[in-house]
Amino acid sequence: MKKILETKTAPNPRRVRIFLAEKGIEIPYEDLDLMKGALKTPEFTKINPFQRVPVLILDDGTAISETVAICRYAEEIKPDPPLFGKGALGKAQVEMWNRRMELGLLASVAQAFRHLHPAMAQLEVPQVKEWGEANKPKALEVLAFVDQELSHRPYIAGNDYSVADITALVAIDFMRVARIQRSPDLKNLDRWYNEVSARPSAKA
Ligand SMILES: N[C@@H](CCC(=O)N[C@@H](CS)C(=O)NCC(=O)O)C(=O)O
Repeated sequence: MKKILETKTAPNPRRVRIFLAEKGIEIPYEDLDLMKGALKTPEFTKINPFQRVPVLILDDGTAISETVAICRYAEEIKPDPPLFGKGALGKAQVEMWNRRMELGLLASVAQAFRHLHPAMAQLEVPQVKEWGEANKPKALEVLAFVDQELSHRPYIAGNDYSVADITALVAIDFMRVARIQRSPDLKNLDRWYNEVSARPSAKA
């Protein structure tokens, strides 16, 4: 693995940084400022026609984009610690929860941010404020559900820390930027949040 193209402040690149930190994989990161058009250049568009970060560049120049694809590549080349689950059932449970956290939680937070934050007006065209507002309660509903689940197990997908915890942590931290406030009554979620935020990888 040669390098990762990212934007340091953006949530999806952070998912990859945390994942690789948990794996103990060190790799150079190249910061591209997405707010200044760095993903819209012909050069970057050739690397990722969808003009999004993160992108993993392999030694032979192959470019892999999509956060989960990059994490899966890392899991294959360094299986320990397993972050996509163990065995048929464990892997299915991590997949189920990671998809819920990605499609249910992170996507809703991202839609609220992209459609409401003034700084995103240039990237999210058209910006539909009603859609942004509609996504806030969707994110909060998922959190209330996760809080109940965390009353009977330590981590989102089971007894072990996994990629689902990384996705949820990044989504919850991104809620601050998206100006979505979570209820102070989610005590199981708070317990989990404090624990996963204290892992050294959370600072990656
Ligand atoms: N499905 C992609 C989403 C990547 C994505 O949306 N990245 C954001 C940063 S978190 C981005 O590049 N935004 C640039 C833009 O909206 O123009 C993934 O999982 O990696």
